[in-house]
Amino acid sequence: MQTKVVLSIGSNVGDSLATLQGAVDGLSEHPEVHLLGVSPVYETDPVGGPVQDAYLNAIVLAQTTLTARELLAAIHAIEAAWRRTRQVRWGPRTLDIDIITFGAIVDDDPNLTLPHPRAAERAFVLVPWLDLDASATLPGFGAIAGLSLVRDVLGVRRLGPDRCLRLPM
Ligand code: A4P
Ligand code: MG
Repeated sequence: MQTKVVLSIGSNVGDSLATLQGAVDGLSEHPEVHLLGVSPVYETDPVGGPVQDAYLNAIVLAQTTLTARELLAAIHAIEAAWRRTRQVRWGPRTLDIDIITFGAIVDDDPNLTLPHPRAAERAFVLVPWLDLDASATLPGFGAIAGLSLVRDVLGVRRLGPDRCLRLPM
């Protein structure tokens, strides 16, 4: 069975645009993950954590035959391949991939909370997601176009088309 998923990718250490492209490539190479779209890239002010550099963030839409936990394991493997270090919560990172939604599943399991518990508060998730899918809904919250953060887009700046992510063929 295919499930539609929304993934958030972010980086603020090293060559972040190359890292995000690496994440897209890594996801596309998984035999059970089929990419449907990738949003424009945004430069975003850090939310939470210590003083740190701006992030680059984007949204990836995909469908998969994996279970949610299998997808999380695949994501952790891609993060590890980019030598992600996790020293400080919400601190700087080479690559963070979060599952924003997995179909319409709602689950409060701390190991995999669905939808992502902070998605509705984050312009760096909602704004690029809306670029990709104007009718997107966040289970439990409704249409993301109606969430206030989408109108109040402070702290996120869309990069030009010369700094975009490519969907591998
Ligand atoms: N986990 C639970 N639910 C999920 C989910 N839906 N997707 C668990 C992915 N993982 C989920 O996450 C810790 C554990 O959360 C995972 O092992 C998984 O079992 P992590 O990615 O290892 O650690 P983290 O990212 O440091 O913590 P956390 O709490 O997930 O942080 P967030 O919420 O991901 O925030 N500012 C800007 N501008 N851009 C960003 O991308 N990112 C963060 C991280 C903070 N500020 C940011 C950005
Ligand atoms: Mg995370």
